[in-house]
Amino acid sequence: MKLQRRTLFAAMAAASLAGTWPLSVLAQKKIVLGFSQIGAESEWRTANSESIKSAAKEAGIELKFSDAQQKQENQIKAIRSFIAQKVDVIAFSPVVESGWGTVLREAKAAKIPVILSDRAVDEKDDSLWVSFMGSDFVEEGRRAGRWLVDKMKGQTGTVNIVELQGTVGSAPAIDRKKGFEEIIKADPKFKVIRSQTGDFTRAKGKEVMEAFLKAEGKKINVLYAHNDDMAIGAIQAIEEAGMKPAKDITIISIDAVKGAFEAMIAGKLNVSVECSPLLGPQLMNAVKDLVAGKTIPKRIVTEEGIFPMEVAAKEFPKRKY
Ligand code: GYE
Repeated sequence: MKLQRRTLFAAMAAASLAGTWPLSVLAQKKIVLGFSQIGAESEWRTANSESIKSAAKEAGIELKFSDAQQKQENQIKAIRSFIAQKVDVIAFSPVVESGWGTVLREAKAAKIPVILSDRAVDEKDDSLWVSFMGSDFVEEGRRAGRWLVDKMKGQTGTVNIVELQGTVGSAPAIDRKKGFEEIIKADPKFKVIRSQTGDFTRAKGKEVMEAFLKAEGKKINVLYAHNDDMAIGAIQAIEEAGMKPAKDITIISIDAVKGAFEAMIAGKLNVSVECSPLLGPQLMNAVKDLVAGKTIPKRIVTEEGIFPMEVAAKEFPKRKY
């Protein structure tokens, strides 16, 4: 392999000396992208990492991929190491919204452009990043709320809702809660009786749902989970408590990953609001544009829909994550 590469290089050099190949081709180095990922907390995240890795490969971009295992301090360390290595572009998916000012200023001082991928940061100075690409989480929450309002149209009594929130302080947890509340508050029959974090994982989703069931039992009419994994964990808890998911308790979640489709086809999940993790190709395009000196849009919103259980079997074969 090494020898082959050397031979190729020698041939290119010869061609260049002979004037048939410009020297700039030889001098052109690969674009280097440093990416700090949150972790592997959900099916969504695994699909997102996969999308970024395969898109980088396809685009011929050298990817330095760092997994922070859900810890902000690890992400900050990774970003500092990307700065030290003088990568061309830094991209990251911030686990929480706050606490990024210092490290983002360090990247700016080093003149390395930063792209926020998937989640936003809560910083006033928006010159600290060149673009934010990802979903509109508030809208996802609204879509979940609208589906519920429609489903409960004829219902006159109170609708007791329990909520499994995502990671505390994360953009999707804050925004999905906000969007959902904005819609359901229009009708006082909707009551959120419990709301707690399940950290976007199946294990935590199950654990917290068990506690909700212990405390509220049959009073619970609806579960709103900020992602599919927590809903899937909660479905287990509901079954273990001798109740029927999607029948005794209406279940709404977000992401629309394959696991959610399987649950819907099995009749255990009512609806999943789509949130696409396939951000890799658009990220690589943005990186290339930046390196080529082009300006890229400050905000790139992912387009997405909503899938109720009635359409799950038909849609399933088309799903890519
Ligand atoms: O919904 C959840 C994941 O930031 C949109 O993070 C992402 C969320 C996604 O762990 O499953």
